[in-house]
Amino acid sequence: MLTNHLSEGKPSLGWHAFFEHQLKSIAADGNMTLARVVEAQREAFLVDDGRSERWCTLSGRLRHELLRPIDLPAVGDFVLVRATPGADTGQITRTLARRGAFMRKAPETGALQIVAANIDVAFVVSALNTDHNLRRIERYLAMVWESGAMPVVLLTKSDLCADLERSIARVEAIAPGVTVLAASAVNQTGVEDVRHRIRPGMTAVLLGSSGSGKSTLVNALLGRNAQAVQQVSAHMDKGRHTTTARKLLHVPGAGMIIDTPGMKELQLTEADAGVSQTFNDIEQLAAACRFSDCNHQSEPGCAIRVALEEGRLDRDRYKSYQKLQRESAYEARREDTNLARLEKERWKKIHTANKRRPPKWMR
Ligand SMILES: Nc1nc2c(ncn2[C@@H]2O[C@H](COP(=O)(O)OP(=O)(O)OP(=O)(O)O)[C@@H](O)[C@H]2O)c(=O)[nH]1
Ligand SMILES: [Mg+2]
Ligand SMILES: [Zn+2]
Repeated sequence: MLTNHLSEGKPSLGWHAFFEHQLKSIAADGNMTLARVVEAQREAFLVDDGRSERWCTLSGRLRHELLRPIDLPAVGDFVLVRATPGADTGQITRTLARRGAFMRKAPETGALQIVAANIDVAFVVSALNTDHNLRRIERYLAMVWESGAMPVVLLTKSDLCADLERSIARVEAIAPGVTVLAASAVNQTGVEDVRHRIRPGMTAVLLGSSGSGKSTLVNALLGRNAQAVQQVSAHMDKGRHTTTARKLLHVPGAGMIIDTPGMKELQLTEADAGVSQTFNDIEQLAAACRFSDCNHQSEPGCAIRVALEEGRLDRDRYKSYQKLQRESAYEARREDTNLARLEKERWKKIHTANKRRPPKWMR
């Protein structure tokens, strides 16, 4: 029997028709409960089934079937859980297919990891004092578009900004069609604008550099100190992240939010489509080039070159577009080789297992 309290759960946990459809093809063996992953550690996962939370491990079978790190349950995933009788623990037996996800490359291994799954809105957080880097915002936006979530740029520490209007305008210029908000935890301004963007049942994520004020904002939204924030003295210590775990939290009067550790170096993954959307203006210009395969170098009738010369297209923005395009082409090739390698390893494993000699007593 398959139990589902997620849709009746209050506050709602973001259950969606997309997941309901998947249930048709799932034969529940034994008693299973649907739940959402609230926190993911290396081996243990905190899940919420709409009534209670419990820590789970992976079932032996699921562990066996896992091929890649991205198949591991991640915060925001919907999973099937087999509760341990008489205890408040359980085992995850299956992860439902995701509506979308944020991925990054693990700094240590280079393997793809899921940062957060099934996200509706992603706040690209950038502090208005030191951290204000337009190129980085572009990179984050490309990543958000690719994840299937709706991006919002959130400029924090507005109390430290002398010319707020100008800063907002600069960001708006590089983020066509994206809402740009400003907030200050010191003045308590802009927090309600953020809350308003996270409708009940929706799941939001905060992305941005370490120290940009993500956890401070989460605390302002929650009205309590749920997340540890950096000490002011730690400000200069760029290498350390205050937030280490990713956790799904309920925002009063709104949906859910996931605070993440700042990503020091944004590692793009499959950002192809995302790059196009972020640089929609450039792609539109390119569509007006005389040749459809124009390299925008010396070809006659190149609309990009004309726009650059006439100052209608910012040179830095065009450079960053080219750079992202090169990177995402490189990523696409890399991922192909990675998959091929994993598949090879898997077969090698199966092969070795078959070759293993039977135990002595059988021979
Ligand atoms: N002046 C000012 N300082 C702020 C504001 N919001 C956050 N800060 C300060 O910025 C520092 C970093 O804030 P955090 O919320 O810990 O940053 P974070 O993005 O969560 O950092 P990581 O968890 O390391 O990724 C802290 O010292 C905060 O007090 C703000 O609106 N104005
Ligand atoms: Mg933090
Ligand atoms: Zn051209």
